[in-house]
Amino acid sequence: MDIEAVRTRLLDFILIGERKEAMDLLDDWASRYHWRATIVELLEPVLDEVGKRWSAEKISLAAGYMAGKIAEDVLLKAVQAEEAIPQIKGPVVIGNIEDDYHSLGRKLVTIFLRTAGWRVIDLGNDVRAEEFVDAAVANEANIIGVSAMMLTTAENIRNVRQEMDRRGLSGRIKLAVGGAVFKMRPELVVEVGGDGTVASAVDAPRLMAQLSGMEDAHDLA
Ligand code: B12
Repeated sequence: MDIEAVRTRLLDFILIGERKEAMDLLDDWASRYHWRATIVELLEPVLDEVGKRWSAEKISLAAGYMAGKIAEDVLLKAVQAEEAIPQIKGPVVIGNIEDDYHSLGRKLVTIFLRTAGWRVIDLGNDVRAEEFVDAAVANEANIIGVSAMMLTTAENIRNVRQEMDRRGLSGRIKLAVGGAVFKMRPELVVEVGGDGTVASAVDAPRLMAQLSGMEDAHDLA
């Protein structure tokens, strides 16, 4: 079966709520092509499609919820499979900004960074500006990564930049931002005070390498 057909099957399973069948399909793909490829080639495009249909109000809340649950199952398995990788780069402090609970994108970014050898301090959902900056200072992190899915919550990222400025840290710490809203409105990156973004978790290691001024950032991703 070609990958397009597998994606269609996965999407169908998600839409009719067949969680076990969806997981079996993903498990089978991962056993042949590894979890990383399974996330990039299967899960992400299907989540994207679910997101589009949700936005167009073509699917139910239940189907959206099911997509989230399946994605979390997959991420857990991927983390378990990858735990042996030494975390020698970073650290990066990451979290969803205050009032934002869209955790899936952040979790994907965390996994891709960890599998590329970055130490990630994940602060979770609904993180206030001061908490981001406190954690970066306490862990001597040079990068803060903030995820926001909504226009309203993206606006809260301005507080992170202000807090960094207030403490005189903007020269030392870079601010990476990301999430669905930045894909829809790329100009927001600069407006909220971000230093850079990428549209997919797969490119997050390259972004972090660039922001931390590592030589030859392309090879590091
Ligand atoms: C799933 C979902 C939910 C789930 C979240 C489940 C979870 N555990 O994450 C639930 C049901 C909880 C939810 C709730 C809400 N949601 Co919602 N949700 C979505 C949906 C359908 C998909 C988001 C998603 O998970 N995408 C899949 C992931 C993998 O993609 P991603 O998030 O873009 O992340 C990738 C990149 O952006 C990037 N990235 C992400 N973060 C970062 C960070 C950094 C530093 C970097 C470098 C990169 C990066 O890498 C990721 C992986 O490749 C979107 C629609 C859409 N088209 O996006 C709406 C959407 C984001 N939600 C929306 C809304 C309005 C809400 C609610 C207010 C609904 C309500 N009335 O209650 C609440 C608000 C909750 C809150 N306060 O946060 C709106 C936002 C509108 C706007 N533009 O402001 C959207 C766009 C839907 C819509 N069109 O109405 N939601």
